[in-house]
Amino acid sequence: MAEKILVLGSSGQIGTDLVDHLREAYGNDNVIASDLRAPSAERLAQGPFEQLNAMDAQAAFEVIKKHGVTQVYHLVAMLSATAEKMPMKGWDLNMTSLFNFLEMAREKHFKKMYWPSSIAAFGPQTPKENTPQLTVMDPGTVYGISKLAGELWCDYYFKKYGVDTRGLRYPGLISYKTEPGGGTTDYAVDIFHKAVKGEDYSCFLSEDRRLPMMYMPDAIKATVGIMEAPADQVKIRTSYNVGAFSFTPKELSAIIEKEIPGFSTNYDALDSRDQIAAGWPSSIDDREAREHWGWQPDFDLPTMVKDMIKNLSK
Ligand code: AKB
Repeated sequence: MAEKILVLGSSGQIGTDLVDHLREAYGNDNVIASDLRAPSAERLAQGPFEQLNAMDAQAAFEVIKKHGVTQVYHLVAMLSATAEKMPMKGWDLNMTSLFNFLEMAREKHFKKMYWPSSIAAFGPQTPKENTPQLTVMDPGTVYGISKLAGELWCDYYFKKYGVDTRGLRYPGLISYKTEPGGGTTDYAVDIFHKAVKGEDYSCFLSEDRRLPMMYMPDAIKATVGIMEAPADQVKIRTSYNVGAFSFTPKELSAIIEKEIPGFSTNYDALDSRDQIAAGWPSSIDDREAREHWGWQPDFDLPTMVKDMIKNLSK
């Protein structure tokens, strides 16, 4: 039987690239894009789309049944900076939407579910350098608490009910197709938009705030990689560490300046996001993902910067 794949949050930063990738691999008609927001005309013409509030269990159930969905990529979330402004709403969205789909998977309405975690699930007491898979986790944000709780619930549904849950702890993600919204790592995308317009950038993180990051093609590779891995290779059902490279705003700015001479960054716009970032790892040890199901990134920092500038300049 052909797989029928539902992507929740299909208009978001990850969803946009993921739907394109999955449609190429599985065929347009086998990938159902879904978002709270109305789709672009281009997206609508490309394949099936369902406008859906992932908090609405009944509406979600109807979409699963209507399309005979076999796999779900659940990418609906309120990110770190926005959830700090509306903690209860952030918690509610992140957890209720997760439970709606975990419950449908428990009742065997579909087979396999992807749910992303994040480096935000770590906290100030976590070892910062080469943060291991299994370590202290004391998240200090609502988003991070929801990610850690969600990881544990995914593991619980796997162990208790046999639901095939799979997940990754994303670092900051950098992409040119869609801008992120409401995250702490968003600066690493904003900076490119300013640079290609010939403008300087005012950064909201301090110049030495080092964070793990990944280019979107690698994030898609990891996401689809874990979903397509044979079940016995997925030995961790909370969520896997995945890394690519790390940098500070100052280092990123210097590399961009090599490509776009005259570009510069100031640090006049520091805000509370700098404190959020201070509680996160600066680099990630992802050996389990590499050993268990063969994860390996393709892009390093210089190749990512060149590719971002090339695509945004088009
Ligand atoms: C955020 O900054 O909130 C996200 C994340 C690291 O999960 N990009």
